[in-house]
Amino acid sequence: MKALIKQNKSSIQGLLEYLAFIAFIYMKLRILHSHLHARYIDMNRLDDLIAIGSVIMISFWTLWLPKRARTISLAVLNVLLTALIFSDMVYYRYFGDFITIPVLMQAGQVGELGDSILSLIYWSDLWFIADWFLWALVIITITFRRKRRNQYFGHQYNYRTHSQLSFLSQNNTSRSRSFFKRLITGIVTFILGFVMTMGPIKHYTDSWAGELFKGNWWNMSLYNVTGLLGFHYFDTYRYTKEHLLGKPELSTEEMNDIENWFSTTKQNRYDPNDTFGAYKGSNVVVIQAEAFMNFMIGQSIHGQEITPNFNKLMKESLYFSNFYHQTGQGRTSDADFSSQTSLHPLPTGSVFVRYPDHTYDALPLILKENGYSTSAFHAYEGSFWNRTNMYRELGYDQFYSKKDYIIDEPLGWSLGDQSFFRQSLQLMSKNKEPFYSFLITLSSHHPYTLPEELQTLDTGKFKGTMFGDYLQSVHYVDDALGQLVAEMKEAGLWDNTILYFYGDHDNSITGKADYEKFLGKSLSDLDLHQIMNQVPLLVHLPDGQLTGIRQEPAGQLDMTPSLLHLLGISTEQSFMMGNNMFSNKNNDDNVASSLQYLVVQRSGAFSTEHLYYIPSSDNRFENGSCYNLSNRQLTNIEECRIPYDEAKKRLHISESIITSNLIPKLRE
Ligand code: GP9
Ligand code: MN
Repeated sequence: MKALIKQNKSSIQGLLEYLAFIAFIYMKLRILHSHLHARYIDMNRLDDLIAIGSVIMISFWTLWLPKRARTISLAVLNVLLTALIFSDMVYYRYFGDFITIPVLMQAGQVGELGDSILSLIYWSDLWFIADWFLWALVIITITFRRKRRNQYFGHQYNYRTHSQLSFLSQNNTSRSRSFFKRLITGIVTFILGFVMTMGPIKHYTDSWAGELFKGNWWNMSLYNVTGLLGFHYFDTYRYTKEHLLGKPELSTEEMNDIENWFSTTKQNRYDPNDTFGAYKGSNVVVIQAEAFMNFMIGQSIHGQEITPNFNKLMKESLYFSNFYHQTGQGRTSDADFSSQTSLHPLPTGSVFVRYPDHTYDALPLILKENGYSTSAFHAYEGSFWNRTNMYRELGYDQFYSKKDYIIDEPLGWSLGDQSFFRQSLQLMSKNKEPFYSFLITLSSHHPYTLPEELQTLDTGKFKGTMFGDYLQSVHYVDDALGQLVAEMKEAGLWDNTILYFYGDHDNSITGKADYEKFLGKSLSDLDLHQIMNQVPLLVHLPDGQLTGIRQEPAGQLDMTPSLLHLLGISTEQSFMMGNNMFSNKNNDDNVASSLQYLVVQRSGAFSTEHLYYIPSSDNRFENGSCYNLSNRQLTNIEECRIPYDEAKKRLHISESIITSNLIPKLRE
């Protein structure tokens, strides 16, 4: 009888322990959820069921274990899941996305983010481990009580020995009964978890989320259906299928479709008009500036211009005022990839890391074939973003990384941009002309803190905030740009070089209030979306010709076809997806007016000359927002239908080209 009571007590304790585990992990999932700011993501009752169900599915097996092993397993699971949820949250704060397996393949970089990571962790995050303190308290109390009881009975009461003895004293029948009970409890719990998780997911996929697992544009929409644990399960499954099981060949029909797309859109890229070859044989210097956004171009704070050198250069250059970055999770490397290869980066991870060995029609390769010497310059570890490998494949003769620079101006992660530009110019001047030089800056990297003596802006009310630091660092980079231009003139390079300067992506400062305060006006959803996705583009031509502001949308994918156009190198046979910014064809009747100047962002948002579309996180076309750019108001969603279908198609084609390495096949 005593044994029976004891057994029941132990089962109740076990049940409470398991329920507490589920409750705590569920709470952590909710905390993470409360930090997400994507539109249309709200956690309804079904999502709660999915969250709880998925915690059960990941832990049901612990119920098969004997008491002690179960307690230890639940503790280990708690630590692992907490680490996963917490890492996702920190990652989300910076990237607005969750960690995926391809991102983990870049994990070597995480340590190098250093200060950035620290600035993304808050004191309130201690809530994530609050339950650990509670567990510790419970364990201490139990141990303390036990000790007291032992002392009371006046002998050394060894619980473990006692329980072992009592276990041994159980006869075989009761042992197998207890095992059978655990087995059944585990199975029933699994079924419960399975129904709670898969029931609502099936409901979603049968209704609005049918295409989601195929299209997979955005991790946030997957999360919206599967919850966090389900998302990681799907990501692991996707990665295994893609990399370990090999990619299925594309059907003839799919291949024909892709070929067709390239031949019908050829005119967007190749146009032998009067600017074609106008700068044949010029050197080309491309600068990709870290987190350099468009909203502060031409702006001042307390009478001081943020980017005075850029603004001055604008007067003798072409400035694209609606130029978009088209990056995804691969950030800097995606900006690099889309600019150099004129393909969209991938929905997850970085192409540099995932598919560096595939074939691309890359700018350095093409220029090399046309007699250029080609170099990349970035004063950081060559392995970061897998650059060393990728740059070899992209056709650079030389990659000057941190080891090739004298760190005479230590700043942030590495070398200050002023010294970086000066030393890069010295290095490139030794190259045989014509040369192509690709420079990636670094000083304006998150979290944007500069030493006091370099903070030359009076940021007033922004002083001490990350936004204020951001303005300071951009101002510093602008100064570096001014010095570079002066030095290029001194070196006699200014008059025979095309200078192409653009920002890589946004600054990860997402709060609307900072931008409203800085710009002195309230911002609509459309305004904010454009602010976060526009980077400036400046093109200075050797003779200072072709100046002015170009307002039509353009994007990073457009760089390679446009520069090749100016250099008189045909892109007729190339597999690129961007537009040629110097083509007249984009303007004529060959292009359906609804698709004119279509620029597609990696998230599926896009701009045409007249429309702007912001997708919803459930990925359903009808739930997105379609804006008319002439009055900046929402318009009938159907107006965005044609460019939406085209945008979706482009992202899909690009993904197939990259993952299935299609360019060699398309060339056959
Ligand atoms: C580091 C630099 C930064 O080499 O390119 O990369 P990011 O964190 O912006 O992707
Ligand atoms: Mn970057």
